[in-house]
Amino acid sequence: MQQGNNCCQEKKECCEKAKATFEQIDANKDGFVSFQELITFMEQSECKGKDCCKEQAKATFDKFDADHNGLLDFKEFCEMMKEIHHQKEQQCCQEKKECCQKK
Ligand SMILES: [Ca+2]
Ligand SMILES: [Ca+2]
Repeated sequence: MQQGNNCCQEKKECCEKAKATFEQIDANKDGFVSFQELITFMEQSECKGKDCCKEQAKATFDKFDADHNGLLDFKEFCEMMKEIHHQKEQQCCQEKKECCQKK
């Protein structure tokens, strides 16, 4: 494995997590995540056979496929991970806020 990849070096921690996930999703190990690989991974984890989840995944995939080659390279994948984590954090904050307001 080559070290010193310049992709998101400033966010090393995020990058390391993303790399592990990336390698997990990249089933044929060609260094790119195809939409099919992403869907296969999502079906195994979060959304088992949910159609709405597939649509959402497609929209997300298209959004982050910056060069529109139908594949996510690691840099594109990192951006996607960042956004997903950001959304989850916001959701969590929102829930906490609502919870506090009830008291
Ligand atoms: Ca692949
Ligand atoms: Ca791409």
